[in-house]
Amino acid sequence: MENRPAAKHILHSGYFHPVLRSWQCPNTTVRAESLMLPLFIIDSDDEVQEIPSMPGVFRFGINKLKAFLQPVVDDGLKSVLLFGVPQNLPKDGQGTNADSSVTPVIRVIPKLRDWFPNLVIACDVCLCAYTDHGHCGLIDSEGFLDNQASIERIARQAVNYAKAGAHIVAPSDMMDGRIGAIKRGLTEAGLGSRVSVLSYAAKFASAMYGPFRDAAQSAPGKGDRRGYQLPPGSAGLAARATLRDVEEGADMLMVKPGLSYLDIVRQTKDKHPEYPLFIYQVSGEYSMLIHAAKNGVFQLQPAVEEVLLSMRRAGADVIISYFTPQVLKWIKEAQN
Ligand code: PB1
Repeated sequence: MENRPAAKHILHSGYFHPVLRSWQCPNTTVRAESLMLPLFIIDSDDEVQEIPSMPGVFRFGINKLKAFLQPVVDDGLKSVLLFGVPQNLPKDGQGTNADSSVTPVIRVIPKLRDWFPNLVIACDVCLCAYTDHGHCGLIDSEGFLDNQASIERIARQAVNYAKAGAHIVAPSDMMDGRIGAIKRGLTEAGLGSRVSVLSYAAKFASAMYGPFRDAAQSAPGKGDRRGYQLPPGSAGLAARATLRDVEEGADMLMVKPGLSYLDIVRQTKDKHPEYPLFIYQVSGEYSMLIHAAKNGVFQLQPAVEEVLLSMRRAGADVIISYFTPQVLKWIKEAQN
């Protein structure tokens, strides 16, 4: 008997059965409530546009959105994250059409509230898709980012989305102090207790945003975003940015991108366990999995499910994912 493993080293007895395995994996289930679907809304109301860099993801004109969303809502969709893609509206230095009355996001919110009364509507708040320079904030006459002017503009954008009926405003711009500016703006508008602020608190200057910039036509005209998105190597700045946003009144937090930043997810959840934590499975992560499966590297469903499970295991409560419609179907199939 001397070469047999000690009783405490016999682990198979703890997970030989599927039910035992489920007990060994707490807080990793992906439910409909765990998912948020990003949506691209264009200003050609009757068009649906494929996005070559993101197979299976489309840009929708307002008149085509309900037909797409209805079956996804029937499958259990609980929340969406809106990105406006103004292809016909002019872009300028102030991002005027970020929140003008004719911009897609402002026009679609009341319709979504009417079509799907129980659907939670979050709006990405940023200027990059609306400025002629393509940066997420405002640029001064010398070509530098004007942080103060940027947060004032972004706060106005957020308040206008809130006034249009958004439940959540989610500033992805990464300007310093924008959370406090948005919270003050919402409070002054009488919406401080009725609209939630989801901060892209730990958002990194990642190589994984390419397909999105193609989809949203929002790449910076000159330079890059490394001056205001976090350096991928800095867990310290992620901790400081998240603490700052908590102190400025964020209701919920986010880490972005996802898979390469699970350590930051764990760090953030451990430091702020009382806040709902979102993780954004960004466009490059989506396209990587799609193309790998298309090229026979692995089956798509088990690979996607394993990635989403790892995000939940790392501490994410909600996953922003372009796979949401497919995952909702997989969840329903598993229940039947
Ligand atoms: O899916 C993605 O790649 C999301 C990209 C993300 C959207 N919030 C931003 C990344 C970027 O282009 O820098 C857009 C910034 N406002």
